[in-house]
Amino acid sequence: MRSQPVRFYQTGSFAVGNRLVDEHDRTVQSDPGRSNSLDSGHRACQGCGEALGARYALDAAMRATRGRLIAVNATGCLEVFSTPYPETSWRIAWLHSLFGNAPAVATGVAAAMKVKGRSDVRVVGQAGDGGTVDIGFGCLSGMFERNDDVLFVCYDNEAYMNTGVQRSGATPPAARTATTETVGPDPGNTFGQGKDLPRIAMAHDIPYVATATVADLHDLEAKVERAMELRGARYLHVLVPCPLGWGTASCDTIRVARLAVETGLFPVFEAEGGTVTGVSPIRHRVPVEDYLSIQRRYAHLFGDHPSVEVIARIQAIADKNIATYGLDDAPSGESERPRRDH
Ligand SMILES: Cc1ncc(C[n+]2csc(CCOP(=O)(O)OP(=O)(O)O)c2C)c(N)n1
Ligand code: SF4
Ligand SMILES: [Mg+2]
Repeated sequence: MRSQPVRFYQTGSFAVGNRLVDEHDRTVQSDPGRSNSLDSGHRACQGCGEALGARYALDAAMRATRGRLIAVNATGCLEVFSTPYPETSWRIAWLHSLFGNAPAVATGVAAAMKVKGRSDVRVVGQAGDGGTVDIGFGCLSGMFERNDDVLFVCYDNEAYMNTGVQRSGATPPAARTATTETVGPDPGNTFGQGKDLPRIAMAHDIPYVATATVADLHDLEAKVERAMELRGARYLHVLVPCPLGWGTASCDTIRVARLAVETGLFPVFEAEGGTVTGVSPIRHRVPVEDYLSIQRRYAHLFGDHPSVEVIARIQAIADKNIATYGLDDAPSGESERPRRDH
C-alpha cells in the first residue's frame, strides 16, 4: 500500500498553536517566549473579545519593543476585570488613572521617558470605545495634534459595557442598549449619529491609523508591529465583540467579528499620513442579516414582522463601506491578508 503524506491541518490556520507554519508566518502567541502581558486569572466574561484583543495587542507590542513597554489604561471593562485591587493580571508596567484621561497620561509618560533619555521605552494607551470616542476624545485629539509618541488602542465593543451596556458614540444604528428606546416605532440606537474614529484620526494626518478585529489575530499583531516601527501618534481601532452586551454566545465571539468584516459593516484597513495604504478585501461577502440575527441587541429587527426597511438601511451602510474602501475588488484567489499599496 502506498504511504500517504502526513497532513498538518494546523498549518493553514493562525490559531494560537500555529507552530507548524513557516517561521515568518507564526504569530506572537506561538512563541513560547511571549510575554503573557495579560495573564490568566482576570475576571472577564467567558468569550470576552476585549480580553482577547488586549492580550494579542500587548504581547505583540512587547515583542516589538523587546519588553520595554509601558501601558496606560482608561477606566472600563479591561481595567476593571484585570485589576481588582490588590490583584492584577498584567505582567507589564501598567498604569490606570481615570476614565477620560488615558491619552493625556500616556502623553505624560512618553514625555517623561524623553526627558530621561529613554527613547527605547515605548508607550501604549488603551481604552474602550467610550473612553476613546466620548469622554477621552479631547485628550486623544490633542495627542494626535501634537503627534505625541504613543500608540493608542481602542477596543471597540460598541457601548459602555463596564457600567451595564449604555450607548456610546460608537454604538451602531438600531442596536439596543440600556439607554436606547426599547419600544416605539424605532427601538434601538438612532441612525445618523456617532463617530467614525478611524476616519477622524486620519483627518489629523498622524503617521499611522489602522483597524483590526479579533477574527484575524495575525493581522492585529502585524498592525501593532507596524505601528511600533513608527514614531509619533498612532491609532489602532480593534472591534472586540462583547457576549454580554451584544447578546451573543460566548463561543461566537470570533464568528461575529468575522461577520462584521464579511458584511462590510467593519472595514479593515490601514492608513499612513492620512492616506489609506492597505485594505483587507472581503473573501466571502454576506448579507447584514447574517451578522445581525445572531445578536440579541438586534432581536427587535426580526421575529414575526422583520424590520425590512431598517435592515435595508444597515445594508446600505455596509455597501457604502465596501465601495468607499474598495473591499470587494480582490482578484480571485487573493487571501484576506491586507493588500498593501506601499
Ligand atoms: C468621569 C467618569 N464618568 C463615568 C464613569 C463610570 N464608568 C466607568 S467605565 C465606564 C464605561 C466604559 O465604557 P468603554 O470605554 O466603552 O469600555 P468598556 O467597559 O465597554 O470596555 C463608565 C461610564 C467613570 N469612571 N468616570
Ligand atoms: S461585559 Fe463584555 S467587555 Fe466586559 S468583560 Fe464581559 S464580555 Fe468583556
Ligand atoms: Mg465599550
